[in-house]
Amino acid sequence: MFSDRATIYVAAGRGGDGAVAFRREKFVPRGGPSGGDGGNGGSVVLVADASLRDLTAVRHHPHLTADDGHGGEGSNRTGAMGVDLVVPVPVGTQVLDEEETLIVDLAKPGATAIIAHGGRGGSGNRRFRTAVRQAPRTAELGGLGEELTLTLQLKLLADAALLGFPNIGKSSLLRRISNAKPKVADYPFTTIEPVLGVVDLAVDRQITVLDVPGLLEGAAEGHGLGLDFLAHLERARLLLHVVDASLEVEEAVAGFVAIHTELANYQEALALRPRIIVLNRIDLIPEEDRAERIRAFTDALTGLGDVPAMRNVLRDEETGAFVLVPVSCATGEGVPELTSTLARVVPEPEAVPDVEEQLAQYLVYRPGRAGGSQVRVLRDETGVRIVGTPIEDAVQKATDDYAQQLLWEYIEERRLLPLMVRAGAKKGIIVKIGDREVPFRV
Ligand SMILES: Nc1nc2c(ncn2[C@@H]2O[C@H](COP(=O)(O)OP(=O)(O)OP(=O)(O)O)[C@@H](O)[C@H]2O)c(=O)[nH]1
Ligand SMILES: [Mg+2]
Repeated sequence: MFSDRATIYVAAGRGGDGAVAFRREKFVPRGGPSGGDGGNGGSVVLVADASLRDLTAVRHHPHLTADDGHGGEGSNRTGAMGVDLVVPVPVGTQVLDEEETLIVDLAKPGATAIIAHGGRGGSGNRRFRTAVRQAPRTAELGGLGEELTLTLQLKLLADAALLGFPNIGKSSLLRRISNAKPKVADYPFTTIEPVLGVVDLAVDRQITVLDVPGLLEGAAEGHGLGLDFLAHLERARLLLHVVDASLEVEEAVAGFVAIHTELANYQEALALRPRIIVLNRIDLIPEEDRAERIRAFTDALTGLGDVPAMRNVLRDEETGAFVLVPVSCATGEGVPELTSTLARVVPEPEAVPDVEEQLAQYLVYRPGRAGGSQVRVLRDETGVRIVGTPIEDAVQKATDDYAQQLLWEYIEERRLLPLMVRAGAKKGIIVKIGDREVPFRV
């Protein structure tokens, strides 16, 4: 069974307690306080793992608990840190809090998020020494780790997604163009779980195409498999709307509009996603009638006028006419033309214009504590950028040395180091904060 939702109970580790101890050495009659600090508790961390298909593994083990930090000891020894619990989840996993607010989106392989922070270790008594209190018996208890109930949901990422009535040939098409082998059979709802296929467009260019169950008129009212699976289409950049070319033109066009209406009822933005119309089953039309039939389809769709359903359908750049792609999954005719159309239409990854969006592809998230700021560690070509920190202004104004010091204190305090290392930070890399650039020294 394909699991695309799971509730998890996460508990980060408690920080270790600070120690109360005094130096006891020969010839040092009243040794000062020497209680070490407790180690920080372990955090619960999610990592997007490309080898996982769904959320079944976390569904079976929904209680995710990280280790506690160890207590400090005498002789100023700091307690060991609790080990982080690192949980692999499929790429495309999103984390929602109890109000269903999206707090983390693990959209790229390797993306990492701390979802529950370990408690800070308590300070040992040596930190409580003052001029008047030379022998403090005070030490701090370790902080509690965060405990949360969260929901994980999987929204598969694909360059293109197939869309159409049940039994129309969507899975057959995915078998034809990709390495995936979804089940094909002559009855509706053969496909009940989403399937991702990889399509080779060129030697060094691959795209992913998603096959989902068929959609029916009235799906919003629960007809067929309903609409839940449409969540997976939300993150496809392009829709391949499959139409049965062997039907009467009016019937097929009415079906096309019905599917569009279901999409629009589900989500306006999804209905307006760029779309390619694929006319399948052309093998069932006698060869001499095909050109005429394709023209009739094109005319009927053009005749719909300026309706939302047609607004983002692929058009010929020069003539402005709709481009319908005729194929037969039975004979393979038209399939090469379809893949070359995909190669032309699906944007190259480099061509994504928005710099923020590009950065987001490398996103490593650290959700803020309740009410706190959202600090994010991003990777770009030349280094690591930290955004959303409250110290940005201070770093901006500080002298070089002081900026470095502020930054390192902050990184330590918020325990950003493991995230930065996962984001690719190595010795010598540049850490950017605002328009300040600081060399990374660890
Ligand atoms: N003649 C002909 N038959 C086709 C073509 N494409 C698919 N079929 C047949 O149509 C039937 C349904 O194909 P599927 O690929 O399972 O259709 P689907 O849209 O994935 O169906 P669901 O998963 O149930 O929504 C199968 O019997 C296929 O062999 C085609 O181009 N020509
Ligand atoms: Mg299918």
